[in-house]
Amino acid sequence: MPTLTKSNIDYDKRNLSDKTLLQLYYNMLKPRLIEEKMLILLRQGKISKWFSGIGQEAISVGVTMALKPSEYILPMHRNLGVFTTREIPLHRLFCQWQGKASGFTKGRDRSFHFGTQDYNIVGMISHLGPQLGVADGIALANLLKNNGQVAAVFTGEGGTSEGDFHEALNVASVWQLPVIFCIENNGYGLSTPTNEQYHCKHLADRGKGYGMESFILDGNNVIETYTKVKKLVESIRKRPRPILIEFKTFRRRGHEEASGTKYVPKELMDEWETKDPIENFRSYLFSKKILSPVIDEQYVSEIKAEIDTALESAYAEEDIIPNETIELNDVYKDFEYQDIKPSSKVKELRLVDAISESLKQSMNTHKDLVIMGQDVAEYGGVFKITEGFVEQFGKERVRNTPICESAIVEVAMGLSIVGMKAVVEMQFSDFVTSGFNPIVNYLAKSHYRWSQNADVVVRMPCGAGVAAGPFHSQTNEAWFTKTPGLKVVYPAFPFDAKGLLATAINDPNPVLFFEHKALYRSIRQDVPADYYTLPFGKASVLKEGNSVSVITYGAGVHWALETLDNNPDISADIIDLRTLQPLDKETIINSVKKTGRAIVLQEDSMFGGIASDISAMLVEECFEYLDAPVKRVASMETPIPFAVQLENQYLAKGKFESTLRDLLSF
Ligand SMILES: Cc1ncc(C[n+]2csc(CCOP(=O)(O)OP(=O)(O)O)c2C)c(N)n1
Repeated sequence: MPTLTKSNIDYDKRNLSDKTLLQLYYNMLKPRLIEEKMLILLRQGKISKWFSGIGQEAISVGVTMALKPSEYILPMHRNLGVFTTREIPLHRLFCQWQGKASGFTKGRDRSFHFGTQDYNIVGMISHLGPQLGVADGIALANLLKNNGQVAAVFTGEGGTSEGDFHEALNVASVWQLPVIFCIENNGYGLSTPTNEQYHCKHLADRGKGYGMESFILDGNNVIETYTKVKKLVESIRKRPRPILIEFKTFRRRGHEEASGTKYVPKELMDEWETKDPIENFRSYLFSKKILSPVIDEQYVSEIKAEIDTALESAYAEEDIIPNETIELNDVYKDFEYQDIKPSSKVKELRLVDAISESLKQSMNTHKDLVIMGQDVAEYGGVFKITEGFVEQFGKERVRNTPICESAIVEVAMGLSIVGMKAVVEMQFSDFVTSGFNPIVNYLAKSHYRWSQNADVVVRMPCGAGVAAGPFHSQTNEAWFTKTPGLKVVYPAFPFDAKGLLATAINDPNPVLFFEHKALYRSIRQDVPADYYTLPFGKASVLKEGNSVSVITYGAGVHWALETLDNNPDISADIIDLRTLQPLDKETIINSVKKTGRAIVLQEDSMFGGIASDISAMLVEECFEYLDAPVKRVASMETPIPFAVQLENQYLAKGKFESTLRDLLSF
């Protein structure tokens, strides 16, 4: 690196000690030297991809040094300095990038896509924005624990255009969460310049719109970055609130190395080169006689030796030997189901009451459980399931949310990272689309990626039969049953709902809990009064017969029961699946082996639904036992219509009896 004769950045060291100044310098030098080495390895074809943070080191280092090691930090792809400042052993970092076992993801994710509880770092997912809401969740946990800790989260200016950014800032402000949002405005998001990314003067100006203090800092000036952030963090620790900081900086290399920088005007590149955060700081430290060329040389050779040793050991580590069992075992966190038996004391409850009671009992069982959702507090939720909860558990644990499904799912993830539990109520399961990304990409994949479970239950009031039209009637379990990492529960009775919800909350994995709205107030049952659990992956056989197996769940269970009550000549097994993921394959297969005929009934439209998978499984597993083709009955391949006549035509219910008769006469 060239040594500048004079610094182009005005530094004001205030009362910082020489030791701190040298630490700031050393901590910037390390990621720079690692990067320079990586660029060589890239050219030699020894690594596949590299996202460079050259020129942006002052931000990573300044922010990380301003925090306590115990405080969570959520970096992006250009924040190598966060990882090195937290003193992650280079061997582990290099193994991570090479997909080796000593990395942080056992070869399952690349580059900076990992977190580590050992260093209180929560890495990004590719989608950029979701971690902003996760930082809110971590900050909420800190607030609820009253531990005086702050969380810091990074985004590029490109990421600020995502809905996640806006949702996260709004929630942080409404809840006054102790979190620092750090925007690294480096001029380009891939090839997109800032004037095609946003239309305000400064991104910091957005703070005002969210009712949040905001600041603009020179992201290349490490003293300014460190001292200002430190001051803000100290203030937030005493008076929790969110703060937005826009760091002005520049991306000096391509988005990733292969994509180049052709679209960046040369003058801009030259201008920012003169503002290099390390060269300028070195020159300043030389001029103040805080650093000497000899010590500087020592630093460089010490770091280079560390890099070389770690690289050697990373290359020497053997490649991962794939093992299917190991991979499959890590999709979910181990959960030892505790069977808590129901008491004999029962009372008649509707489905809606059973869910409410279960939730209430779990709130008593788990003091770290937080419920979040729109209108769930004083109003009690649109279905009144959390009515009276605020009075009993307080507003801290029963939280009304703004309308921002993504952020709330992300907050739930953040709570889980700090060891808490969350139940998120989707007002209607249809609205889960607005929180879909964090569920299928963040919650579902975290344990497999870096052993971080998502202890989250998403409650999903779903289903048709209530003449509510295309956006309040869907039963969208199939969107989730195909995503490894999620569990999907779909009870049809109050007794099952109560026990399964308790288990869902005990289970440390993400669970989608479907509650059929048409059953809420129409289905009653004697339900044990006390807390109890029911196991996942165990279907219930509601009726036993010999000529056909009816396999169904949710409202389909009641349609099947009604149909068979009206047709007493048909001798059928009725299997209520209760949970779809895990699926009780054994009960299904044993029944079909006995009856030789199978009909799978689902409320959702046909294509890509669970009925198709069960049907395929039966063909594979029971072919020689079958006396007829496996039949699927499902709703029409249209959106769900509003008018009751159209809805009735749409629903599978109307086709079930005739299809069953056809199957029996095959
Ligand atoms: C949801 C989503 N859309 C698009 C991309 C592809 N992508 C990855 S990084 C990037 C640019 C990000 O720009 P910015 O947030 O400014 O960060 P920078 O790379 O400049 O540090 C894009 C478009 C993505 N990863 N995720």
